[in-house]
Amino acid sequence: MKTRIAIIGGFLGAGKTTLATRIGSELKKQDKAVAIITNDQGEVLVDTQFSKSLGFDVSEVLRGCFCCKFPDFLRSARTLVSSSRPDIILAEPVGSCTDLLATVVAPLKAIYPNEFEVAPLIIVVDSTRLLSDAVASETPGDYLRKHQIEEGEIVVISKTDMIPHERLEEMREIIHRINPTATIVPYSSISGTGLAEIVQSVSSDRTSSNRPIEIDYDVYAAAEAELGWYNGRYEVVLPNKRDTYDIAMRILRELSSKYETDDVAHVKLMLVSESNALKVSLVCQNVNIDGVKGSRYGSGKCYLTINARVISSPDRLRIAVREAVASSLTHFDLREESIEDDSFSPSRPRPTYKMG
Ligand SMILES: Nc1nc2c(ncn2[C@@H]2O[C@H](COP(=O)(O)OP(=O)(O)OP(=O)(O)O)[C@@H](O)[C@H]2O)c(=O)[nH]1
Ligand SMILES: [Mg+2]
Repeated sequence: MKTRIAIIGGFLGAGKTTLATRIGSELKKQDKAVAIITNDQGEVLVDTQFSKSLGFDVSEVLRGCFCCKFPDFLRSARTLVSSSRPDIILAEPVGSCTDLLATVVAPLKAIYPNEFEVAPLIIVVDSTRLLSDAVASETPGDYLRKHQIEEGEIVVISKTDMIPHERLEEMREIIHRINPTATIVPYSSISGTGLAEIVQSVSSDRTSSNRPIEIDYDVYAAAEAELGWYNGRYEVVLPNKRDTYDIAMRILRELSSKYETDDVAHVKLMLVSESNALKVSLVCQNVNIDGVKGSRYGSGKCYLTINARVISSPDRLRIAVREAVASSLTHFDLREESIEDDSFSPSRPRPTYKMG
């Protein structure tokens, strides 16, 4: 029997992981088995920890996007098929990745038609970020985000709970102008608006049918190269019950104070102590707490995983994150026991396959 794969793309911080885990939970209620593939240019992923903590079988594709690591993507999908026999695999590519129809969907359809069935490509667009003039101005970053919308077969407008109704209508029009054939679904993870429609299309038997959209790899590579990438893991000991919300929020606030608001694509932090776990996210200036386990108070050995994607040089970003963590911990009379981290800029995308 074929396994259905639904790819959920879209820019950094748009809400892909939140959506994937919500879709997964709904499908589980319908007695469907669901697994998730996460993806990053580096290692040590908040998204993997978060999805696992919600009970999903998760496999990672590391050190490159699905398109450049297609054999790893295939291996991950096959590993999940043998470990948990999923009816549906939800696959989240790196947020700075596009051209997925040509590099992931088309090869799956052409080479593995008896093993996998590919759902229409979902692209999540953050309603609090897309601006009409930004898309028209065509900086490399705008070009990338516009291409993502162009190739979406289902374009999900996320975070509609954060914008007024008129803004949503404006967004719909902009997206329709960019991609007249896409199914556009307004969605909110808070109110649940749109989720049923998205779940329905993920679990239907409709398959991806769009042809790839042309792309200039020089501009795409320039957009990715603007971003600094930081993944780090800190070990801290909490000698008694501590308010871990306060600690996590202070780190994000300190870090955000070092950058212009619009330069912060997404900073996510997962804190796991012996007694609680939480995830916090910073997208531009919007901070969100996604509680996971237990109360806000944590104790004992504690791990902080930080994934930051910011328009910055990688060196400056590493220094900024380390300083934000160190000064926040000092504020709470704590210190890191160990740090493992890495910072870099994504290298030029070189897809394994690129099919027309
Ligand atoms: N208010 C609101 N917040 C949302 C919604 N969807 C996602 N978020 C929040 O936006 C933040 C980023 O969401 P993620 O799901 O981590 O975004 P992502 O696209 O997976 O990000 P990357 O993996 O870094 O590319 C989180 O704090 C979410 O809780 C929504 O519909 N409404
Ligand atoms: Mg994610």
